[in-house]
Amino acid sequence: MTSISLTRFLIEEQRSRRQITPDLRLLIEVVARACKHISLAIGRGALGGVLGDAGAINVQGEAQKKLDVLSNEILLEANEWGGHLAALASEEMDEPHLIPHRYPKGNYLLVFDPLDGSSNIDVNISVGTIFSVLRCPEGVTEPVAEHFLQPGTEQVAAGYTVYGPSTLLVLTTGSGVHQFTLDREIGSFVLTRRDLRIPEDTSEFAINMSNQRHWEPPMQRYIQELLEGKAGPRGRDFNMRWVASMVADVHRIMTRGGVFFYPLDAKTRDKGGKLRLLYEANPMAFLVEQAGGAATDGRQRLLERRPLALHQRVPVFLGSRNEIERVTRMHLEHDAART
Ligand code: P6P
Repeated sequence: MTSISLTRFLIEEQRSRRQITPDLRLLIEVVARACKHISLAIGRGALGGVLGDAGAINVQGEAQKKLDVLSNEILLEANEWGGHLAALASEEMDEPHLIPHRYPKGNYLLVFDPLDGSSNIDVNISVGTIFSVLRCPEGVTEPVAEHFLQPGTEQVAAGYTVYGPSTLLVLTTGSGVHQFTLDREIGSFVLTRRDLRIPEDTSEFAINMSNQRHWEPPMQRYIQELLEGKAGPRGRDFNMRWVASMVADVHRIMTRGGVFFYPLDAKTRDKGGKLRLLYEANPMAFLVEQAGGAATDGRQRLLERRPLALHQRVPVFLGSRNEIERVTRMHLEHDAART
């Protein structure tokens, strides 16, 4: 069977749907090439001298790993000169990074988490890169943070790479979700699955159970019903997984279904949640919806949340549609009973 490279896939999409402009195609290919470099750096592990802490704290107040800093630099350098971007924003940078004046500017904004789950790096567990593409508002030549504050429905593309046993790129430009596997011998991403679909029902959930005592009552009740299994109101047993790398947990759901939760809890309430809206929740919500799943913050569709700040955090509920609708309904009924 003829293998279809990412480049050929994007050219054929551009020809057939016209939703992909030449600049967007270039942007996706540049990000994919940068992720190949990140994959190589990660794959060298201790041999590359890139494990461990970088010795700095990022805007999130988290200790930066050397690979967090390296991955961020790789994505910045890869995207500066192509003329497809107006600015970039990243989990690792307080403010957006403008395209230097010596390079031409484009019409897109790229926002990314260069290395999600990096606390797993030193224990050799899968990590990933998450990215989201927005349009730069008309007439804006020097974008600032507020120009990135667009609801997730405005995304023109989103994707993640998961650096696992194989390196995969999972991508949507608004017409389904497609998976590419890095062929290390030729150095290209090759199409390995078209139109990923998330089953509407599931018996597998992902959540950090150690936070249970901090959850809101509807979350406590929903998870308790899953744990009661056959003997409980759900009438069937459930299984649990928690990798603590969002990309790895979400990729499992994209592949075989399931639900992922990082709910509001007493520990993260004052920050609004744990996961970041612009470069974790929104790109994953776009991908999940494009694959037939659902994504909310427990009360409303995540893609409709209007961002208030570049590094804003939100609760995340995503995956198999019927379960997400059920747990969201339980939160809304809880709120209604309190008013
Ligand atoms: P916890 C990784 O730090 C991350 O941002 C996500 O990738 C992951 O799902 C979550 O945090 C893990 O959080 O509280 O289980 O360590």
